[in-house]
Formats: sequence, C-alpha cells, structure tokens
Amino acid sequence: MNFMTTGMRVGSGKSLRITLGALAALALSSSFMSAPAVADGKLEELKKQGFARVAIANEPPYTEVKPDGTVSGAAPDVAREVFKRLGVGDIVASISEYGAMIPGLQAGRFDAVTAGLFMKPERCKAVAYSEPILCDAEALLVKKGNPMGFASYKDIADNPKARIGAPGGGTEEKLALQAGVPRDRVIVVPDGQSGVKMLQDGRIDAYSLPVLSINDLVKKANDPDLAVIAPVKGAPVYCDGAAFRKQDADLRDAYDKVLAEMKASGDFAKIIEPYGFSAAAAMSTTRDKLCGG
Ligand code: 6CS
Repeated sequence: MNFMTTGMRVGSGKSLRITLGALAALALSSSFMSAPAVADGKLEELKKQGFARVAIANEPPYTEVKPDGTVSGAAPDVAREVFKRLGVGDIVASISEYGAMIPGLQAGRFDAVTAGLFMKPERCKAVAYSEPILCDAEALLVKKGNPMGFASYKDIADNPKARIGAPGGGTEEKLALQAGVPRDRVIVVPDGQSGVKMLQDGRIDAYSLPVLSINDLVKKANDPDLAVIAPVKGAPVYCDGAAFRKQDADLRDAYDKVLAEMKASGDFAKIIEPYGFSAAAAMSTTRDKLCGG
C-alpha cells in the first residue's frame, strides 16, 4: 500500500457509539444491475499502470494514513480489494480536501475518489458513483453539557454568537449554510485534530463530521470536556460510493459488479463492519435513490 503524503499521529480515550444497524431500518429496495462486460479503456490502463490513484481525506474510520504512511480505513480497504479482484494490483492514495476531490478527479489527478464522499444529487451530476458503500449520520462535537443547546444546524444558525467548524467543500459545511448559518460563522477546518483543538480553544462552538468520524476523534482526544450530539436533528443519513469520471463509466460498472459479488458473499461486511459501518445500511439503498433518481 503506497502513500504519496504522510498522515497525522493520533492518541486514545472514551467514546459514544451510534450503531449503524439502526440505519439499516431505512428499508429501501435494492437492485443490482449486472454490469456489461468492460470494454478496453480505463480498466486496461490501470491494469498496465499496476495501481489506481485514489483521493482520500485522512478522516478515520473512513480513510486513515498511519504514521508509517500506510493507508487504511474502510473506503481504501474496500477499494484495494475491488481493484485487486479487477486485476489492478494496488492503490496509491493522496490526501485531498473534500471540495477538491471532484475537480481533481475530473482533471485526471486521481483515477477514483474512495474517501467517504457522500452521494448527493449535485455530486452525482459531476461524477459516476458506484453503488453505496459507507453510510453514516451527521454529528456535532460540542463542549460537555452542550452549553449552547445545539440539536440541529438551524439551532446554530439561530444563535448569532455560534460558530461551526466543518471540512471545506464538505457536506456539513453545506448543511450549515443551507440551514442559514452565515458564511462568516461557518469555519473551514482542515482536519479532525484541528477541529478538536479549535473547539477546545473556544474558536468554534461546534465541530461537525459524520458520527463515526466524530466518535473516532472523541476516543483519541481523551478529553472529558467534550460531548457528541448525534444524529444531528433534521440531517439526512448519507452514503458514499467510489467516484469515477463520467467518461469512465465502464470502469465504474466493472467496480460495481465486483462490489455486488462482495456484498452477496459477505466479504464486503467483513471489511467495513470492523470499522463500525453497517453493510446492511449500504445494501438497503441504491445509487439511484441517493442521487435523487
Ligand atoms: O462527503 C462529504 O462531504 C463528507 N464525508 C465525510 C466522510 N466526511 C466529511 C465530509 O464533509
């Protein structure tokens, strides 16, 4: 497993857990179309290249760069296995801000985004997503006792003193802005450790990421003065998929075929569930539904 940029060191501590099995109650019908045989093209190019260049964010448990530079996390682990079964020997990861992933993919800097990039209609217009892989609700990291009484992004909008931190170009930034939080009270945070520090130092009043990411940070921060509000009231449950360029839909279809086989055999669950994700949640919905089809 190769990595092009080094990652962050992390510690240990206590955490709250939201079982994503509850998400599996989102009973949506799922259907898998058998993908057509893959024409020569991107997949053949990647086989010759020997690896696929993937964008990640370094946000455990979705994606993680270990201190020695190895890449893990649920999204790259699924991608490595699917690409291996497609005859592409390895993945080479680069850390990117969420908002830069799709432009980087479209510019040819990455062959795929395997980072927990949630499927939303506007993103589905720009890339070719695989079927769903990692599903999660949203969370707020706040000071113990939730002193400003946040339950939703609107609560943050309604309090003129409240500042929220979120990843640049990320879903939580968008949700905060859509809820009416003014731009100058939505603070772009580059990574999880910075978000925790900014909250501890009082530079923000809430830090928002998906539940499993916030749980991971709380565990590692080992700070009894932090609390987790999850799920954020009124925020949807999202699922990601691997994202490909629109013109690489043949590669996407081949990826989907292997992904469906792994879902059916239980191999998919074996990879993602140790990280806290629910295979049932991913298998309870489809790309079409998540893209607003
Ligand atoms: O897709 C997104 O925008 C969000 N996904 C994850 C896994 N973390 C934060 C980000 O905003």
